[in-house]
Amino acid sequence: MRASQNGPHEKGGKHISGGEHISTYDNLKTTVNVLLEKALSHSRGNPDFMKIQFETIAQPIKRLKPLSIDTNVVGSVEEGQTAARNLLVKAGVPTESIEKAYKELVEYSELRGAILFDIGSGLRIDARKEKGVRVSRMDWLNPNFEKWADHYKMPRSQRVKEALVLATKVSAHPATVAELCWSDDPEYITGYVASKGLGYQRITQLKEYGDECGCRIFFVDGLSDLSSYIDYLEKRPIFVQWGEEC
Ligand code: PML
Ligand code: MG
Repeated sequence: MRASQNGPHEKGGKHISGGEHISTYDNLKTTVNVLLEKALSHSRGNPDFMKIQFETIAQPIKRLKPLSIDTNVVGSVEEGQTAARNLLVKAGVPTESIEKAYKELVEYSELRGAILFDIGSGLRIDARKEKGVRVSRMDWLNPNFEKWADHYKMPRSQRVKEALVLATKVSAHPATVAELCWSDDPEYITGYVASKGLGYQRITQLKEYGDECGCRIFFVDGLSDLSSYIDYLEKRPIFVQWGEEC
C-alpha cells in the first residue's frame, strides 16, 4: 500500500503512508483493511491517493530470527544523533560515508523509500531519487510477535514490529553493513541503527517533535550486483519468527 496527498507520489504528492503484509488468500480482506486503516488515520495527513496491490508469492518464504534488541535512552536530538553515528562506526561504516550520506538526505527531503549508500565509493548507488527503494514482501505473525514483545518487555506496537521486520530482512543480506532510520511521522522521534553484529539498536530521540523529515539509509559494501540486491529487498519473501514455533 502507498498513500499520498495532493495526488500520487509520482506527480509530486506528499507521502502519507506505506505498508506491506504477507497474507493467506482467506485473510486478504482483513489484511487489506489493516492497510487501509493505517493510511486513513495518519498523523502526516489525509491521503487523496492510495494504491493497494496484491500479488501471489510463488517463491518459498524464508524464515529469519528477529535481530536482538536494545534501547539507548538519550536526552536530546544531538545526543541521539551522536549515539547513531557512534553505532554506525562500530558497525563498520567509515565516518566520511556517514557525513556524505547525511548530505544526500538533505537533498531529498521527501524521500519515501531507502537510500542505498556504498561505503567503498562513498556514493549513493540506487539512482531512485526521492522514490528510494521500498522493502517489501515481509511480515511477522502477530501472535508470535506478541510473545516476543512480552518476553522483551516491549510495547506490542505495530510500528516496532514493522521496523524490526524490515531491519531484520535488510541486515540478513551479506552486503548490508548497517541501517540508519527514523520516522517521517511528526509525533514519532525514536529511531534506530541496525546491523548483524549490533542487532536493532533503538535510540529514543533522533529528531524533534513536529519534524516530518524521515530517514532510511542502507550502508552496503562489496556489492557485486546492485539489481539483485534491490530484487532481494523488494521481492524476496521473508517471515520473521521468534522461538521454536512454526
Ligand atoms: C517508522 O515509523 O517509519 C520507523 C520507526 C522506527 C523506530 C521504531 C521503534 O523501534 O520504536
Ligand atoms: Mg511513516
